[in-house]
Formats: sequence, structure tokens, C-alpha cells
Amino acid sequence: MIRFDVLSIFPEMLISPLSFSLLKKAQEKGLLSINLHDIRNWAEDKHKMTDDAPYGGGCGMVMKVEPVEKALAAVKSSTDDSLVVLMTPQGETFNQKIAAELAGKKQVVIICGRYEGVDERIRKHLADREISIGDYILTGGELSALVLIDAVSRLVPGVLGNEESTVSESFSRGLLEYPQYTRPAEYKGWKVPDVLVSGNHAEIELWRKNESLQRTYKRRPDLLAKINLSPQEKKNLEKIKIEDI
Ligand code: JF5
Repeated sequence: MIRFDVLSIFPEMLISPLSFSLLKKAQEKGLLSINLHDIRNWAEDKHKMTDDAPYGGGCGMVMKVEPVEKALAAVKSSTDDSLVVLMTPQGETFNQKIAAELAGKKQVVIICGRYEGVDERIRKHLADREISIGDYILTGGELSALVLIDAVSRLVPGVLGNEESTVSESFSRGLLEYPQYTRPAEYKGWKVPDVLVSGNHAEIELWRKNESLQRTYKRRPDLLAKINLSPQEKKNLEKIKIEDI
């Protein structure tokens, strides 16, 4: 069981995406608990302000530290193994390895940044980890929080059925997936490769491994550089490189 607590000024933004398919089923099965919190509930002043003008001047508003600190004090477990994550474009770039690390936690508290930024004391004193989902700017951290919750949840034992789990295994190995086809065998003249309808399972396996290697070489050479290839895979890769000239 993993528990996510999301701190946001627009918690309703997350409701619909979390209420479908595997994430919905995992919550019903008690494998996963996702709790959405409105930071405004911890805003002290009569206007319930969660942002304010930056010290030193400049345009835009900055997310205040007090409401976030009070919200954390209320939702963060003091006994469980919990981690506080700030979603921000300034963080380390999210990947499958980080997802696996978070999947081992009892509780992940996610702070969704907003506006033109957050008070530096939120990063410095409250967040354990700052995570980005890529080099682009969003209107707020809510969509990034959804991406993180989705990628982490599917690694929690029991969330995926046996059938769905195979894709993650092949990506964890560091290679891209081989091409997949389903019926019909021909559509508008677009044919499924003969080997896949041959019924020769040894040949199919060789074809798939080679397609994965070829695809990774052509599209993501950076991934290939990071993994250990078997002697056979090295030979196959050399052949792919020659064919590529
Ligand atoms: C945000 C200050 C948070 O834009 C993002 C983001 C992009 N990649 N990963 C996260 O988060 C919203 C904007 C400004 C804090």
C-alpha cells in the first residue's frame, strides 16, 4: 500500500484522471490511496492568500511558505517512510529509476508549484526532492503530479495484472519495444510482417529482439550507450550499423 498526498491550489484538476482504469481499480482494491488537499485550507489570513508579491520587486506572484508548511504538518506521517516531492521545472528529470525509488515509499507527499514560482524556503526546508517531468513550462505542477503518480503506481505490486507488466520489464532492460500488430493480417494493403503469422516462435523471438535493438539504435542511441549488451546482441548491433550506412 502506497499513500499519495497532493497539495495544490486546484486539487480538483486531478480528480478525473485518477478515477479511471488501473488507478481507479488499485484504489478500490486498497493497493493505493490518493488524497487531494487544497492548500488554501491552511491559509491563515482572512483572504486565504496562498501567493504574494516577490520581495525585491518584479512581476508575478510567489507561492507562500506558511500554508504549505502547515499543510505538510497536517498530512505528512511522522512514523511512516515518507518523502516530500516538489514538482518544478528546476528539479531532476523524472525517469523510470526515480519512479521505482518512489514506489518503495509508504507515503509520497507532492507539492504542486504554481504561479511564477514558489518561495525558496519551500525547496530548502520542506521538500526532500525536486522533480521535473521535462524541459518545458506548465501552468502548474498538477499535471506533472499526475504523471508521477501514474508512473509510480503501476510499479506497486498488484496494481498491474500479469499481462500489462511485460512492457515495463522490456523498458527497464533499457531497450525500446518491438513493433506490435493485431488482426487483420492485411488492411488497405498494409501487411503484418510474415514472420509474426508464421507460427515459428523461435523466429518470432529473434525478430522481436532485433527490432528492439534496431529501433533503439535509430531512435535512442543514448539508451543503447547505457546498457550491457550480450555478445550476441553486440554482433546483431554491428550488423544493424552496417545495414544503416
Ligand atoms: C511549475 C514553478 C512549478 O511547469 C512545471 C514542470 C515542468 N516540468 N516539470 C514540472 O511545473 C509547474 C511552474 C513554475 C513551479
